[in-house]
Amino acid sequence: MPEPLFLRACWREEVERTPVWLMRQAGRYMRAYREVRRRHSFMELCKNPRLAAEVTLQPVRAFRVDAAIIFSDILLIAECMGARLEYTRAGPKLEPVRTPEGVEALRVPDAGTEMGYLLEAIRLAKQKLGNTPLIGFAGAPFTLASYLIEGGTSRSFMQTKRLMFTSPDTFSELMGKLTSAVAGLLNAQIEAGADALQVFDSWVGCLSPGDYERYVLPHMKRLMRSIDSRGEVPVIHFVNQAGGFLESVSQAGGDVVGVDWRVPIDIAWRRIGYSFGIQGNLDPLALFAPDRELELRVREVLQRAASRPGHIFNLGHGVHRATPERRVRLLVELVRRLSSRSA
Ligand code: 1CP
Repeated sequence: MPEPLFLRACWREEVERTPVWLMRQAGRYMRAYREVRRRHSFMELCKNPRLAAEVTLQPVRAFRVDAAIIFSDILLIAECMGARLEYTRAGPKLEPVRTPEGVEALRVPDAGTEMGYLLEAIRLAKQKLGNTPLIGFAGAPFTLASYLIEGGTSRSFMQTKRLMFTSPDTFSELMGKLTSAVAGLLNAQIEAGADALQVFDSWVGCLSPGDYERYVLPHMKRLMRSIDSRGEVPVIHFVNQAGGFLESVSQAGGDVVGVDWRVPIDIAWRRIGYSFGIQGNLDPLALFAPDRELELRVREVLQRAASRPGHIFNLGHGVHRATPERRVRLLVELVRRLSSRSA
Protein backbone atom coordinates (compact mmCIF):
# COMPACT_ATOMS: atom_id res chain seq x y z
CA MET A 1 0.00 0.00 0.00
CA PRO A 2 1.27 3.50 -0.73
CA GLU A 3 2.25 5.63 2.24
CA PRO A 4 -0.79 7.80 3.10
CA LEU A 5 -0.81 11.43 1.92
CA PHE A 6 -1.03 12.81 5.45
CA LEU A 7 2.12 11.00 6.61
CA ARG A 8 4.03 11.92 3.46
CA ALA A 9 3.15 15.57 4.06
CA CYS A 10 4.30 15.31 7.70
CA TRP A 11 7.70 14.19 6.33
CA ARG A 12 7.66 17.06 3.83
CA GLU A 13 7.51 14.79 0.81
CA GLU A 14 5.91 15.92 -2.46
CA VAL A 15 2.19 15.07 -2.54
CA GLU A 16 -0.44 15.13 -5.29
CA ARG A 17 -2.80 17.24 -3.14
CA THR A 18 -2.79 18.81 0.33
CA PRO A 19 -4.04 16.43 3.03
CA VAL A 20 -6.77 17.72 5.34
CA TRP A 21 -8.16 16.81 8.76
CA LEU A 22 -9.78 19.00 11.41
CA MET A 23 -8.98 19.44 15.06
CA ARG A 24 -11.97 18.29 17.13
CA GLN A 25 -13.39 16.60 14.03
CA ALA A 26 -15.20 14.02 16.17
CA GLY A 27 -17.63 15.66 18.54
CA ARG A 28 -20.80 17.46 19.32
CA TYR A 29 -21.36 19.14 15.95
CA MET A 30 -21.94 15.64 14.47
CA ARG A 31 -25.37 14.08 14.73
CA ALA A 32 -23.88 10.58 14.88
CA TYR A 33 -21.79 11.66 17.89
CA ARG A 34 -24.74 13.21 19.72
CA GLU A 35 -26.64 10.00 19.08
CA VAL A 36 -23.97 7.95 20.92
CA ARG A 37 -23.62 10.65 23.57
CA ARG A 38 -27.34 10.50 24.44
CA ARG A 39 -26.79 7.03 25.83
CA HIS A 40 -23.36 7.53 27.47
CA SER A 41 -21.57 10.21 29.45
CA PHE A 42 -18.45 11.74 27.90
CA MET A 43 -16.24 9.90 30.41
CA GLU A 44 -17.92 6.57 29.55
CA LEU A 45 -17.24 7.22 25.88
CA CYS A 46 -13.56 7.87 26.53
CA LYS A 47 -13.18 4.80 28.70
CA ASN A 48 -15.08 2.37 26.47
CA PRO A 49 -12.62 1.34 23.72
CA ARG A 50 -15.35 0.08 21.37
CA LEU A 51 -17.32 3.35 21.59
CA ALA A 52 -14.21 5.54 21.45
CA ALA A 53 -13.05 3.72 18.31
CA GLU A 54 -16.50 4.05 16.74
CA VAL A 55 -16.65 7.80 17.37
CA THR A 56 -13.09 8.18 16.03
CA LEU A 57 -14.26 6.76 12.70
CA GLN A 58 -17.38 8.92 12.33
CA PRO A 59 -15.72 11.93 10.63
CA VAL A 60 -13.57 9.67 8.45
CA ARG A 61 -16.70 7.99 7.07
CA ALA A 62 -18.72 11.19 6.84
CA PHE A 63 -16.18 13.59 5.29
CA ARG A 64 -13.27 11.54 3.87
CA VAL A 65 -10.66 13.40 5.94
CA ASP A 66 -7.08 12.21 5.44
CA ALA A 67 -6.42 11.30 9.07
CA ALA A 68 -8.34 10.21 12.14
CA ILE A 69 -7.59 11.42 15.68
CA ILE A 70 -8.28 9.01 18.51
CA PHE A 71 -11.32 9.99 20.56
CA SER A 72 -10.12 10.89 24.04
CA ASP A 73 -9.36 14.04 26.03
CA ILE A 74 -6.21 15.83 27.15
CA LEU A 75 -7.36 15.89 30.78
CA LEU A 76 -7.67 12.15 31.39
CA ILE A 77 -3.96 11.96 32.25
CA ALA A 78 -4.57 14.42 35.12
CA GLU A 79 -7.01 11.93 36.61
CA CYS A 80 -4.38 9.18 36.41
CA MET A 81 -1.98 11.51 38.19
CA GLY A 82 -4.39 11.72 41.11
CA ALA A 83 -6.40 14.89 40.41
CA ARG A 84 -10.16 14.59 40.69
CA LEU A 85 -11.71 15.26 37.27
CA GLU A 86 -15.31 15.79 36.30
CA TYR A 87 -16.95 16.87 33.03
CA THR A 88 -19.87 19.19 33.70
CA ARG A 89 -22.15 21.12 31.38
CA ALA A 90 -19.96 24.15 32.07
CA GLY A 91 -16.82 22.28 30.98
CA PRO A 92 -14.13 20.24 32.72
CA LYS A 93 -13.67 20.71 36.48
CA LEU A 94 -10.58 19.63 38.42
CA GLU A 95 -9.54 19.80 42.02
CA PRO A 96 -7.09 22.75 41.92
CA VAL A 97 -3.39 22.03 42.50
CA ARG A 98 -1.63 25.20 43.71
CA THR A 99 0.67 24.22 46.56
CA PRO A 100 4.00 22.37 46.87
CA GLU A 101 2.12 19.58 48.71
CA GLY A 102 -0.47 19.39 45.97
CA VAL A 103 2.22 19.01 43.32
CA GLU A 104 4.11 16.52 45.50
CA ALA A 105 0.98 14.36 45.72
CA LEU A 106 0.66 14.01 41.93
CA ARG A 107 1.98 10.75 40.53
CA VAL A 108 3.64 10.08 37.17
CA PRO A 109 1.41 7.23 35.98
CA ASP A 110 2.37 4.22 33.95
CA ALA A 111 0.23 4.99 30.89
CA GLY A 112 0.66 1.46 29.56
CA THR A 113 -1.49 0.11 32.38
CA GLU A 114 -3.44 3.08 33.72
CA MET A 115 -4.66 4.32 30.36
CA GLY A 116 -5.22 0.87 28.93
CA TYR A 117 -8.68 1.91 27.67
CA LEU A 118 -7.07 4.52 25.38
CA LEU A 119 -4.47 2.11 24.05
CA GLU A 120 -7.14 -0.50 23.38
CA ALA A 121 -9.23 2.14 21.56
CA ILE A 122 -6.18 2.89 19.37
CA ARG A 123 -5.76 -0.80 18.51
CA LEU A 124 -9.46 -1.16 17.66
CA ALA A 125 -9.58 2.05 15.62
CA LYS A 126 -6.47 0.97 13.70
CA GLN A 127 -8.15 -2.29 12.72
CA LYS A 128 -11.17 -0.44 11.32
CA LEU A 129 -9.31 2.41 9.63
CA GLY A 130 -7.48 0.50 6.93
CA ASN A 131 -5.04 2.84 5.23
CA THR A 132 -6.22 6.04 6.98
CA PRO A 133 -3.58 7.13 9.51
CA LEU A 134 -4.48 7.51 13.18
CA ILE A 135 -3.21 10.43 15.26
CA GLY A 136 -2.58 9.92 18.98
CA PHE A 137 -2.38 13.01 21.18
CA ALA A 138 -1.76 14.63 24.53
CA GLY A 139 -2.04 18.06 26.09
CA ALA A 140 1.21 19.98 26.39
CA PRO A 141 2.52 20.46 29.94
CA PHE A 142 1.63 24.17 30.10
CA THR A 143 -1.95 23.68 28.92
CA LEU A 144 -2.41 20.81 31.38
CA ALA A 145 -0.79 22.82 34.19
CA SER A 146 -3.25 25.66 33.54
CA TYR A 147 -6.25 23.32 33.95
CA LEU A 148 -4.77 21.82 37.13
CA ILE A 149 -3.87 25.17 38.72
CA GLU A 150 -7.10 26.95 37.74
CA GLY A 151 -9.29 23.92 38.43
CA GLY A 152 -10.82 24.20 34.96
CA THR A 153 -11.09 26.54 32.03
CA SER A 154 -9.80 30.07 32.49
CA ARG A 155 -9.89 33.39 30.70
CA SER A 156 -7.22 35.29 32.59
CA PHE A 157 -4.92 32.46 33.78
CA MET A 158 -4.59 34.46 36.97
CA GLN A 159 -3.80 31.54 39.28
CA THR A 160 -1.43 29.96 36.77
CA LYS A 161 0.63 33.11 36.38
CA ARG A 162 0.49 33.86 40.08
CA LEU A 163 2.03 30.46 40.85
CA MET A 164 4.55 30.84 38.02
CA PHE A 165 5.67 34.27 39.23
CA THR A 166 5.55 33.72 43.00
CA SER A 167 6.61 30.06 43.29
CA PRO A 168 8.65 29.27 40.19
CA ASP A 169 10.08 26.14 41.82
CA THR A 170 6.64 24.69 42.52
CA PHE A 171 5.52 25.61 39.01
CA SER A 172 8.60 23.99 37.49
CA GLU A 173 8.11 20.87 39.62
CA LEU A 174 4.54 20.60 38.28
CA MET A 175 5.70 21.15 34.69
CA GLY A 176 8.39 18.49 35.16
CA LYS A 177 5.90 15.90 36.41
CA LEU A 178 3.47 16.70 33.60
CA THR A 179 6.29 16.43 31.05
CA SER A 180 7.22 12.95 32.30
CA ALA A 181 3.57 11.86 32.38
CA VAL A 182 2.86 13.17 28.87
CA ALA A 183 6.03 11.57 27.46
CA GLY A 184 4.94 8.22 28.89
CA LEU A 185 1.45 8.67 27.45
CA LEU A 186 2.73 9.56 23.97
CA ASN A 187 5.20 6.67 23.91
CA ALA A 188 2.45 4.25 24.96
CA GLN A 189 0.33 5.49 22.04
CA ILE A 190 3.20 4.84 19.61
CA GLU A 191 3.49 1.36 21.07
CA ALA A 192 -0.27 0.81 20.57
CA GLY A 193 0.00 1.74 16.89
CA ALA A 194 -0.56 5.50 16.52
CA ASP A 195 0.81 6.66 13.13
CA ALA A 196 1.44 10.26 14.21
CA LEU A 197 1.21 12.30 17.42
CA GLN A 198 -0.11 15.76 18.18
CA VAL A 199 0.72 17.77 21.28
CA PHE A 200 -1.92 20.46 22.02
CA ASP A 201 -0.62 23.65 23.64
CA SER A 202 -3.98 25.36 23.42
CA TRP A 203 -3.52 28.06 26.07
CA VAL A 204 0.18 28.87 25.83
CA GLY A 205 -0.72 32.08 23.95
CA CYS A 206 -1.53 33.75 27.27
CA LEU A 207 2.23 34.05 27.92
CA SER A 208 4.74 36.70 26.91
CA PRO A 209 7.59 35.52 24.65
CA GLY A 210 10.02 35.86 27.55
CA ASP A 211 7.89 33.80 29.91
CA TYR A 212 7.40 31.11 27.26
CA GLU A 213 11.14 30.82 26.83
CA ARG A 214 11.82 30.73 30.53
CA TYR A 215 8.97 28.68 32.00
CA VAL A 216 7.79 26.45 29.16
CA LEU A 217 10.39 25.90 26.45
CA PRO A 218 12.86 23.85 28.54
CA HIS A 219 10.06 21.38 29.37
CA MET A 220 8.89 21.25 25.75
CA LYS A 221 12.44 20.47 24.62
CA ARG A 222 12.67 17.63 27.12
CA LEU A 223 9.24 16.34 26.09
CA MET A 224 10.16 16.25 22.39
CA ARG A 225 13.50 14.54 23.16
CA SER A 226 11.67 11.93 25.29
CA ILE A 227 9.36 10.82 22.48
CA ASP A 228 10.67 7.51 21.28
CA SER A 229 9.40 7.75 17.70
CA ARG A 230 12.51 6.22 16.10
CA GLY A 231 12.00 8.68 13.27
CA GLU A 232 8.90 6.77 12.20
CA VAL A 233 6.06 8.63 13.91
CA PRO A 234 5.85 12.35 13.10
CA VAL A 235 5.10 14.74 15.96
CA ILE A 236 2.86 17.78 15.42
CA HIS A 237 3.26 20.61 17.93
CA PHE A 238 0.06 22.70 17.93
CA VAL A 239 0.24 26.13 19.51
CA ASN A 240 -2.67 28.54 19.77
CA GLN A 241 -2.13 32.33 19.75
CA ALA A 242 1.64 31.93 19.89
CA GLY A 243 2.32 34.34 17.03
CA GLY A 244 4.52 36.41 19.32
CA PHE A 245 7.05 33.62 19.81
CA LEU A 246 6.90 31.06 17.00
CA GLU A 247 10.70 31.06 16.72
CA SER A 248 10.92 29.77 20.32
CA VAL A 249 8.19 27.20 19.66
CA SER A 250 10.27 25.77 16.80
CA GLN A 251 13.24 25.38 19.15
CA ALA A 252 11.27 22.73 21.05
CA GLY A 253 11.71 20.29 18.15
CA GLY A 254 9.09 18.05 16.56
CA ASP A 255 8.30 17.62 12.87
CA VAL A 256 5.27 19.84 12.17
CA VAL A 257 4.09 23.04 13.88
CA GLY A 258 0.34 23.68 14.00
CA VAL A 259 -0.68 27.34 13.99
CA ASP A 260 -3.89 29.30 14.47
CA TRP A 261 -5.30 31.82 11.96
CA ARG A 262 -3.98 34.96 13.62
CA VAL A 263 -0.69 34.64 11.71
CA PRO A 264 -0.61 34.23 7.90
CA ILE A 265 0.62 30.68 7.29
CA ASP A 266 3.43 31.69 4.91
CA ILE A 267 4.84 34.13 7.45
CA ALA A 268 4.55 31.54 10.25
CA TRP A 269 6.35 29.00 8.06
CA ARG A 270 9.18 31.37 7.22
CA ARG A 271 9.61 32.13 10.90
CA ILE A 272 9.78 28.50 12.09
CA GLY A 273 11.91 27.52 9.10
CA TYR A 274 11.27 25.14 6.22
CA SER A 275 12.82 22.17 8.02
CA PHE A 276 9.37 21.90 9.71
CA GLY A 277 6.07 21.00 8.16
CA ILE A 278 3.18 23.33 8.98
CA GLN A 279 -0.44 22.61 9.83
CA GLY A 280 -3.34 25.04 9.61
CA ASN A 281 -4.77 27.54 9.60
CA LEU A 282 -8.33 28.46 8.57
CA ASP A 283 -10.40 30.39 11.13
CA PRO A 284 -12.92 27.77 12.40
CA LEU A 285 -15.66 30.38 12.10
CA ALA A 286 -15.00 30.70 8.35
CA LEU A 287 -17.23 27.61 8.26
CA PHE A 288 -20.11 29.99 9.01
CA ALA A 289 -19.34 32.23 6.00
CA PRO A 290 -21.23 31.89 2.69
CA ASP A 291 -19.88 29.22 0.27
CA ARG A 292 -18.14 31.77 -1.93
CA GLU A 293 -16.37 33.42 1.02
CA LEU A 294 -15.32 30.06 2.46
CA GLU A 295 -13.84 29.11 -0.90
CA LEU A 296 -11.86 32.38 -1.08
CA ARG A 297 -10.45 31.76 2.37
CA VAL A 298 -9.47 28.16 1.58
CA ARG A 299 -7.78 29.44 -1.60
CA GLU A 300 -5.89 32.02 0.40
CA VAL A 301 -4.44 29.46 2.84
CA LEU A 302 -3.47 27.17 -0.06
CA GLN A 303 -1.92 30.03 -2.03
CA ARG A 304 0.13 31.15 0.94
CA ALA A 305 1.35 27.58 1.54
CA ALA A 306 2.17 27.54 -2.21
CA SER A 307 2.25 23.71 -2.59
CA ARG A 308 5.50 23.67 -0.66
CA PRO A 309 6.00 20.11 0.66
CA GLY A 310 4.95 19.85 4.30
CA HIS A 311 1.60 21.63 4.44
CA ILE A 312 -1.29 19.87 6.16
CA PHE A 313 -4.59 21.73 5.88
CA ASN A 314 -6.50 22.16 9.14
CA LEU A 315 -8.44 24.76 11.05
CA GLY A 316 -6.50 27.10 13.32
CA HIS A 317 -8.32 25.57 16.32
CA GLY A 318 -11.10 23.04 16.88
CA VAL A 319 -14.38 22.83 14.93
CA HIS A 320 -16.99 24.92 16.73
CA ARG A 321 -19.80 22.77 18.14
CA ALA A 322 -22.50 24.75 16.29
CA THR A 323 -20.92 24.07 12.85
CA PRO A 324 -23.32 22.45 10.32
CA GLU A 325 -21.93 19.13 9.09
CA ARG A 326 -22.55 20.06 5.45
CA ARG A 327 -20.10 22.96 5.86
CA VAL A 328 -17.39 20.58 7.05
CA ARG A 329 -18.14 18.33 4.06
CA LEU A 330 -17.84 21.32 1.73
CA LEU A 331 -14.54 22.39 3.31
CA VAL A 332 -12.95 18.98 2.84
CA GLU A 333 -14.16 18.86 -0.79
CA LEU A 334 -12.80 22.36 -1.44
CA VAL A 335 -9.36 21.51 -0.07
CA ARG A 336 -9.26 18.30 -2.11
CA ARG A 337 -10.27 20.04 -5.32
CA LEU A 338 -8.38 23.31 -5.00
CA SER A 339 -5.10 21.75 -3.85
CA SER A 340 -4.93 19.08 -6.54
CA ARG A 341 -1.49 19.47 -8.17
CA SER A 342 -2.80 18.25 -11.54
CA ALA A 343 -5.50 20.94 -11.67
O1 1CP B 1 -19.93 16.87 26.09
C1 1CP B 1 -19.11 16.26 25.39
O2 1CP B 1 -19.48 15.45 24.51
C2 1CP B 1 -17.66 16.46 25.69
C3 1CP B 1 -17.02 17.50 24.84
C4 1CP B 1 -15.58 17.05 24.60
C5 1CP B 1 -15.12 16.36 23.49
C6 1CP B 1 -15.91 15.91 22.28
C7 1CP B 1 -14.51 17.22 25.49
C8 1CP B 1 -14.51 17.84 26.85
N1 1CP B 1 -13.39 16.64 24.92
C9 1CP B 1 -13.72 16.11 23.69
C10 1CP B 1 -12.85 15.34 22.77
C11 1CP B 1 -11.50 15.81 22.48
N2 1CP B 1 -10.80 16.75 23.21
C12 1CP B 1 -10.68 15.35 21.43
C13 1CP B 1 -10.98 14.19 20.48
C14 1CP B 1 -11.97 14.54 19.42
C15 1CP B 1 -11.40 15.05 18.15
O3 1CP B 1 -10.51 15.89 18.15
O4 1CP B 1 -11.90 14.60 17.09
C16 1CP B 1 -9.49 16.08 21.49
C17 1CP B 1 -8.31 16.01 20.53
C18 1CP B 1 -9.58 16.94 22.62
C19 1CP B 1 -8.49 17.81 23.06
C20 1CP B 1 -8.75 18.85 24.07
N3 1CP B 1 -9.55 18.78 25.21
C21 1CP B 1 -8.12 20.11 24.06
C22 1CP B 1 -7.10 20.53 23.05
C23 1CP B 1 -7.77 20.99 21.79
C24 1CP B 1 -8.41 22.34 21.89
O5 1CP B 1 -9.61 22.41 21.56
O6 1CP B 1 -7.73 23.31 22.26
C25 1CP B 1 -8.58 20.83 25.18
C26 1CP B 1 -8.18 22.23 25.57
C27 1CP B 1 -9.47 19.98 25.90
C28 1CP B 1 -10.15 20.29 27.17
C29 1CP B 1 -11.61 20.06 27.05
N4 1CP B 1 -12.22 18.86 27.16
C30 1CP B 1 -13.56 18.96 26.90
C31 1CP B 1 -13.81 20.32 26.59
C32 1CP B 1 -15.15 20.89 26.25
C33 1CP B 1 -12.59 20.99 26.66
C34 1CP B 1 -12.35 22.43 26.36
C35 1CP B 1 -12.86 23.28 27.45
C36 1CP B 1 -12.19 24.60 27.48
O7 1CP B 1 -12.49 25.44 26.62
O8 1CP B 1 -11.37 24.78 28.39
